[in-house]
Amino acid sequence: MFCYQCQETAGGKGCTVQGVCGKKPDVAEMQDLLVYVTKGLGAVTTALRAEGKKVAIEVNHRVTMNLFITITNANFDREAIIDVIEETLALKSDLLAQVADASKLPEAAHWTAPRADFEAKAKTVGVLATENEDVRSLRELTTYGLKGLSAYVEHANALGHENEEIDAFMQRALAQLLDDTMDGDALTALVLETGKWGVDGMALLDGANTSTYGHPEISKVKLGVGNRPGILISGHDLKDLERLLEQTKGTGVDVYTHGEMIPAHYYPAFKKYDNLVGNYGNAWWLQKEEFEKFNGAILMTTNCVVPPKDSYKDRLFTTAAVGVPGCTHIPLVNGEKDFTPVIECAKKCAPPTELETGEIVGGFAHEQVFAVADKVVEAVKSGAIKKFVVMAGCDGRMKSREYYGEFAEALPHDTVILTAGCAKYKYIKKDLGDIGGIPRVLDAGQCNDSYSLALIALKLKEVFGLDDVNKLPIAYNIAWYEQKAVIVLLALLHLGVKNIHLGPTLPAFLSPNVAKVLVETFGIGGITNVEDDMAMFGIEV
Ligand code: FSO
Ligand code: SF4
Repeated sequence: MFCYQCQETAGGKGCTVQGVCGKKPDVAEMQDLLVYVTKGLGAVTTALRAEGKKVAIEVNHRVTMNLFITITNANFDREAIIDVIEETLALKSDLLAQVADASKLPEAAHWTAPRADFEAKAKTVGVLATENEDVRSLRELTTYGLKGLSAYVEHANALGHENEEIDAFMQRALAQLLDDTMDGDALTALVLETGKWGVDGMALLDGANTSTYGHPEISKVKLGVGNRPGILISGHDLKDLERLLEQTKGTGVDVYTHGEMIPAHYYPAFKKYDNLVGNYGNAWWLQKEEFEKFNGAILMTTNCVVPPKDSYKDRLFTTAAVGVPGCTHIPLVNGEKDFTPVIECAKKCAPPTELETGEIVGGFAHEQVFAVADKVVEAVKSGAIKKFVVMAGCDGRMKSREYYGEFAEALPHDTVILTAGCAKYKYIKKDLGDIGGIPRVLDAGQCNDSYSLALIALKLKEVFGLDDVNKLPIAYNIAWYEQKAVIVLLALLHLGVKNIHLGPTLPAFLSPNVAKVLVETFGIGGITNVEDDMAMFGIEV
C-alpha cells in the first residue's frame, strides 16, 4: 500500500505497511481501485455530457459517495468497498454503452473485471502509478480536494440540494486526472479550479443547512450528562441527526453530539428536541476512551471513525459512507433510515459516565456575526480588537498539535480567534474571555463552515472599504488533517487569501516543486513555535 493523503501519514512521508489511521493494506488497495473506477466513471459521464446527454442524479451521487468512502477514517470495510466497486463497474458499463464514440476514452473508462481480479488490478492503480513526482503531487492534491468537496456535496444532497455544475466539474476533473497530456501547468490550473468549485460546494451545503435548520445563532452547549441511556452521534450529517431525534422522541433515550456534530446545537431547528442533551467528549481522535465511557450506542454518520475497541464495537453503528467490519450499517432505504437497532441498543445500556461539566458557547456563523457587525467594527476601530486569527481546521493525535492550545492561550487579549472544524477542541473549553461582550473564540461550526469565516472576512473587507481581503488584520494559522481541510484550503486560495500557515506539518503529498509554487504564489507557510509564530504573524504579545 501507499497512502499519504492525511497529515498523520507515517514518518511524514507515506503509510506503506499499514495506515497510522488503522487502514490495512487490503483496504487501502480497494480504496485505490475505487478511486480508479470512479475516475473511469467520470470519464464516461464527461463524454456523455459532451455529447449533450443528461447524466442522472443517481450517477452524480455514486461519484460523490465513492470519493467520500475513501476519505481518511471513513471506511475500513473491505467487503463493503468491493461491493461499491462492483456497483460502480455495472453502472459504468451501462453508461459506456450510451457513449457514441468511446474510442478515445481512457483505459479506466473501459476497464471491468470480476471480483476475483480486483486485487491484482488494485496493486497497479495506486498513487505511485504516476511516476513523475510533480505530476503525482498535483494529481493527488486535486484528488484530495475532490474527496473533500464530495463530502460536502453529499451532505447537501442528503438535504435535497443539488448542483449539477459542481458534479459535472468533479467528474470532468476525475477524467482529467487520467489524462497523460495534462502537464504541470494544466494540472496546476485544475488544482486552482478545484478551489473555485470548493467555494461553490461549501456555499451549496451552507444553503442546504441554513434553509433547512435556520441560521446558527449564539448558543450554549452543555458538556455534562443526564441519567438516561444515550446515543452519541458523530460526524457531519445533520439530516441523520434530524432523523435520529425524530425517531428517539418519547423513547426515554437521550441524544448527545460528539466531535464535528457539536455545531448542530447552534441551529434553531434542533433546539426543539428536549432529548438533545449536549455534547459529549472532544475531537475524533479521543474516541477510543470516550466511546468506552459513553456506555451507550454510537452512530457514526461520516468520518472520522477510528477502528473500534472490542469493548464498544457492538454499540457502534455506521451509516452512509462510513464502514467498519463487524459493526451494523444502517442503510438508506427509499430515502429513509431506520435507526431502530441503534435505539434498541441504547435502551439496554447504562447512562453515560460524566467526563466534564460546564458549557461552551458557539454559533458564530455568518448571519450571527453580521448581526453583531457594528459591535465588531467598533471594537476594531477603537483598537479593542487588533487582530483576528483564523484557527480553523482539524484536531489530531500528534503531540505537536498541543501548539494550537498554547498558541490560543498565548494570544493577547486584543485578538479574536475565528474557528470552524474540530481544531477548536484544543481551546474552546479554555476561558479566554471576551472583548466588550464579544467572545474571544468565535466558533462558526463544522469544517465546511469555514465558508462562514470567508464570508465574514469578505464582509469586513467591504465594511472597511478595502480593495483586498489580505489588507484586513486577519492571520491564518490553520491546522489540517484530512481531505476536507484540503478543499477548504483550495477554496480560500480561490478567494484570494494569502499567507495561510498550515500545520502541524505541511502535506507529504506536496512535492518540493509544487510546495515552491504554493509558497511563491500564495505565501503558504508552515509553523514553528508559539513565540516565533506570534512575531511572524505580527502579533505583539
Ligand atoms: Fe475533518 Fe478536519 Fe470536519 Fe475535523 S476536515 S478533521 S472531524 O476538522 O472536521 O471532517
Ligand atoms: Fe496513512 Fe493517513 Fe492514508 Fe491512513 S489516511 S493510510 S494515516 S496517510
